[in-house]
Amino acid sequence: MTGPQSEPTAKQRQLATYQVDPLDGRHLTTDQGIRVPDTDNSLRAGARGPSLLEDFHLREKIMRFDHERIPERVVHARGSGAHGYFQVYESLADRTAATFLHDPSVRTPVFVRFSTVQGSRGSADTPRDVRGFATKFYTEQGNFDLVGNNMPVFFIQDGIKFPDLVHALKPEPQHEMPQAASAHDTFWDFVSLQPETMHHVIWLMSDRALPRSFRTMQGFGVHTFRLVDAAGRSTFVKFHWTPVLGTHSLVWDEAQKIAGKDPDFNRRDLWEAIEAGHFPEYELGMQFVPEEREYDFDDIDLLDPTKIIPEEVVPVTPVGRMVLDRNPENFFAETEQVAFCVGNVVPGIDFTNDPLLQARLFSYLDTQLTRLGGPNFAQLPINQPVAPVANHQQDGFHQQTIRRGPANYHPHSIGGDGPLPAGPDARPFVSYPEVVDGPKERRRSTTFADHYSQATLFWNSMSDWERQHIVAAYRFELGKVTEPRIRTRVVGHLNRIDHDLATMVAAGIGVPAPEGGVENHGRRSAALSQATTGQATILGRKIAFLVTDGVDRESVGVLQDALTAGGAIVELLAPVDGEVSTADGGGLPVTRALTTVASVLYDAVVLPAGEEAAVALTGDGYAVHFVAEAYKHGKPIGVLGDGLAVFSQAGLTAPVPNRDGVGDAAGVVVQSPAGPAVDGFVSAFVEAVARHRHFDRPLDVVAA
Ligand code: HDE
Repeated sequence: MTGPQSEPTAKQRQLATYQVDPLDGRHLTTDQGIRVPDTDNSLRAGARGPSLLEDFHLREKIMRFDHERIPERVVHARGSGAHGYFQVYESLADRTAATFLHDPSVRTPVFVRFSTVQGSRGSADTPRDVRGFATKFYTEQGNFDLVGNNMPVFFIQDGIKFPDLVHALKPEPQHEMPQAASAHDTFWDFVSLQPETMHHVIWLMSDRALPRSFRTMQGFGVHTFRLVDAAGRSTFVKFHWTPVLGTHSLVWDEAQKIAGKDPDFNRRDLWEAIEAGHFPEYELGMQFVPEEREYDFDDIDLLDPTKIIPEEVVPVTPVGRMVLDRNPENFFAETEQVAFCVGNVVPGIDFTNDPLLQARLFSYLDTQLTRLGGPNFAQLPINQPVAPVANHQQDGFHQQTIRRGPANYHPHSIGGDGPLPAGPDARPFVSYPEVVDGPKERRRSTTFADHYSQATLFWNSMSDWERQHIVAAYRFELGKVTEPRIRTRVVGHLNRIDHDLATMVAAGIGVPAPEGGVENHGRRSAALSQATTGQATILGRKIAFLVTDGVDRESVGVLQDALTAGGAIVELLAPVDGEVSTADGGGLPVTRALTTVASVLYDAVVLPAGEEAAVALTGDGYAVHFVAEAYKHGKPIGVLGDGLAVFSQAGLTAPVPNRDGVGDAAGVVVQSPAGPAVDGFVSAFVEAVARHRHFDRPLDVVAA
């Protein structure tokens, strides 16, 4: 596991032993190893005669094909995976006995699977939804699975409600609609009757539910876990993943359009970034709460998964980083067959009595029996630990190993004496000896009773534009709800979060404005707003240059070089594919035809100089729409020289240039002189791209 990145990790070596390369020049065979001379024609009685049942190659080939599908995951069916490694910054031995958190030189292999929750395996990447962020750490002490989401809280407080929640969220049973959407009656009916959902629901209505990419998405363990050190001392912990590229989102209009233009938008981004060597990176942070401080938080029960501990109350300590540097070799074998189990913990990490977490400990093991067809799923290469496995488990469907000898029980005295229970020196997993005592009862703790104050905290922490997006999201979702009483019930709950929020939502969905409302506590947490979670980087941003014949080569080249040097991906889009001729008589290769893409697939747009090109693009509906739509979605737009004509054709007003000829307002950066981009333009545009979106511009001017 240790060693420089270029050396294969134990996990890589392990996976490599299972790889079959079908293209290595070997003869085609049946599964029984019999060489096959023809796989294009079935065996027939005469060229035009009936097929013969004895054709074992035909029968086997079709039998195998008929059974290629396995059940998709009950939830989180659509996912994308990547390999990588995790490295701790400094030893956490004073907090945990988990050795992968001790040695900063150790690179622990990981496999991460990102997912949406509601949709089927073939659904689009960009619905309004929670995203899964599940990490399998292949540590030398066994596998640790951190099966988290991109939002730090969950809808329900007790796992027994999960089937109800998911039934309500999933497509409705009578007609299996809608796919990959929470905007329907049953979901809102359920949440309106289950107020503990209100905190998570407001996160779902925020831009967090529309991540720009898996590379720009936070992750959270959600529950409170325990760390336990070698001396048995316990610390409560909450896990946070923070993307190095900052946390960025799409806007709803864009997300819906992307679902049609490129349903694989997030998956493609992850794959292409890794192929290009732009390895996604996340920092692992932990919030530590010493055992004795468990009851120090007046309004937060650490066992309640609908609550966060605000970072202002307990800061997040950065402890290590994860880099995803390798795409899977085979989607099915790795991303589809990976089995995350919340119960997979290593010595030094333990559970708490969070009733949601406790139910998950059963579910993830159980679901694999159906999904992966039996109890031996841990033998699948992607699930195998790198730590040695030795026990008396045996048989079952798909057993891969051949156990030797008669002793399949413990204790035994035949053929050696192993495997033996591990003594203290072998540092086995020992459950934290928490003292528990209480009557058996079905009762929720009164400390779980507050369902609104943290939803209010979230709302209070949002910037103006985030609030606008949240109100629009509630209006959209509830606007799809056909039962007026469900809409009214939800507005009633919103009125307990914030009166203004409820009033604004009500005004958009034909529900009477609510009266009264609780007094807003006024607390905020800056860490919750995406207005503060950006990073000043253009790394990985996809920038479209709209070009055509007559474009000014230097106007493209200087800016393209500067952006590429900063790690952005520049694509030249033209009305048709091939090459465009530049004003100086040369040529530039086109990356893609405008008609095959759309502004929603890019982070920013540049309109380069070149009179002839500008005239042509002004008359091109695709180009003009591209600019207008990018503007509407708050994207940075760079305009050089004559490119201004295209910008104006979209009905937009450019900022007034300064003495150097550069104007810059709300993410629109213009340079009036033609020719190459000047330093002032480049730096202003780079800054605009780094900010990602600019919602401080008037957005009612375009109808894209
Ligand atoms: Fe899951 N969840 N879940 N969940 N979950 C599954 O496990 C379940 C919950 C999460 O990429 C299933 O292997 C119950 C919280 C992720 O393979 C299933 C409860 C959080 C993934 C299951 C919860 C999650 C799953 C479906 C309430 C965030 C995808 C297939 C007690 C902390 C993992 C499977 C992957 C997947 C059950 C609640 C995250 C059915 C019963 C809370 C990221 O076992």
